Amino acid sequence: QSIPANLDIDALIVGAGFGGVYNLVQLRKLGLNAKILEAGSDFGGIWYWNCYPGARVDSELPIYQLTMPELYRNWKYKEKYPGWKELREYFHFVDETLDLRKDVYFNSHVKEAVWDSEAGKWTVVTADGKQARTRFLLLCTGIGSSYYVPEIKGLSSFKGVCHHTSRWPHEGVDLRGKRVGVIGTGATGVQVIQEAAPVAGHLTVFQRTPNLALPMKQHPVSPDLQQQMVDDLYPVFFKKRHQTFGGFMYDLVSDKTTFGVSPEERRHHYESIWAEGGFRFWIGNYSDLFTDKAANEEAYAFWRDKVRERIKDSWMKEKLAPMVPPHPFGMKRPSLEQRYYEVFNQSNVTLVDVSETPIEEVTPKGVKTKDGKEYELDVLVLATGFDMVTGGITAIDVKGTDGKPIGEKWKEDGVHTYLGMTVATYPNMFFVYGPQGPTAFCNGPSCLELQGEWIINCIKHMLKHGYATIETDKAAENAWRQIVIDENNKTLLPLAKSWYMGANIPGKRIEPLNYPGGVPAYRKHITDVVEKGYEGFVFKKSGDEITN
Ligand code: NA7
Repeated sequence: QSIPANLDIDALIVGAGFGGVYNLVQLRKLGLNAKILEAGSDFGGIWYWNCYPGARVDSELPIYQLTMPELYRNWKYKEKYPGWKELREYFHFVDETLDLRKDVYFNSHVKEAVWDSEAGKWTVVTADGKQARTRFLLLCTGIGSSYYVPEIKGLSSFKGVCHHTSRWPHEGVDLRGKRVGVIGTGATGVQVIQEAAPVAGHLTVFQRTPNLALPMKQHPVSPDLQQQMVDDLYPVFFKKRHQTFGGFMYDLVSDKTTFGVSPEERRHHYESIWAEGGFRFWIGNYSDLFTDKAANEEAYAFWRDKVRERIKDSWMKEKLAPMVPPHPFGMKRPSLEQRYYEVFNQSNVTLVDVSETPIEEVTPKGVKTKDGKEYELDVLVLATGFDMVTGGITAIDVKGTDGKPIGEKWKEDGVHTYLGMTVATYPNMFFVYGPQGPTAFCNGPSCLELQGEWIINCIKHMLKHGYATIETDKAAENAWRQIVIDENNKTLLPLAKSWYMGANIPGKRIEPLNYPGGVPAYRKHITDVVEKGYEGFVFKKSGDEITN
């Protein structure tokens, strides 16, 4: 269905991923007329776009799902870390169970949203010129909806097949027997490389920074086991998501420090969280890994030795797991891997260190590096990432009470939000899983349900009291930015060139994009604000100013 002329609704959501779906369901429960506008032609958000070989979530089940009982009681995943196909099946199940599709306009790429102060409404415009009016605007655009292609000379001259991973053709690309090149070794690069290596004629990996990847420990999960856990264990796990640093089922160890325990105890802990896999070696480790350089280096040394054991060639060992850490461990996002390091023992795999010999240009035949070498390719994969965290919002010309696009403002003054959910001068606008929330360190559904619930309660509060608009106070917003900066400065995060700090995009301001204090502390902040009568917000009733 396409957007009808004169669409005028209570709430418009941008994005049909986890965040959009959650909020649509809750807004319906409030009796509001809510619709989703989605750029893709199906549900899934990032899982609609990410269909490159090996695309898979790094959060484990059962927490990587929505916690509505009618969903989790009836859905069974097949693998501990589901792949993109299964995740798309999940979204179809969610759609069928909750009858969502009738409230979604697909192929509707939102380009602009302008606040009309007189009407107290947003006018939302799509790329193909369709318009909708709405009282509330919820941006559920996710952290990775604005993909990034570096400016590499000659890129468009390449005669082979070239795709950014986020725009991988849904029908796939046959890599069998091909000469495949992958630029980038982030979470995406690691996944593509693992899939391409066994089938490619030759695989060339262009690495700038080694990924300090952790063992995923993937395995199939039986429907029976899930059924057994549904009644008793799932509710416990779901509760845990708001009690642990990363919204996972395990937590940072904060009652002990790395060097406050004996070397034997430390080793035992490292070994056990390593064996269990996932992000445990990162956000299930001693919490001073985030704050203490020596503690961080101790964890790094363990990681390095474990990884080196798996690599045969000594040059490769040093490139993939250097003796000296390339950055503090975990301060740039570690990925999860299954057989990543073994790939580099294969004779059909070449690793090119582009920090030493940068890519000079892409030629019609392949990739040329500064040392004059040309790597001939049939397929070039750009696993070069996204304008993370902010890019989904700034890609839209959102204009509030002062008419300035949000991207311009953030570029000039730095990212400003209040509680990672609202922005001053943008009334009746909310977002989930975006800047200055716990986003980057948090399991997606954990974080966006927490924020979604807060937003829905806020709208409920407005409906109850007859408030027309909510506006964020500038001073409250400045204070929140300072909290984010201060929390970040307590950690080693500023020492890594990562997307957490906006450092992956040339010219992007270097600043913390996420609240790094963990989910429980964040939750306390946002609930305290409510308990203090929505401190930091101004509600207005048809023109009259009423504070709180
Ligand atoms: P990432 O993690 O931002 O990774 C992008 C990769 O691309 C990274 O290895 C970059 O190297 C590399 N890159 C970027 N530009 C260049 C140029 N010009 N030359 C060579 N290499 C380059 O994106 P992903 O898609 O892997 O993952 C994003 C998030 O999605 C992930 O963290 C999860 O949350 C899910 P660098 O490290 O900057 O040296």
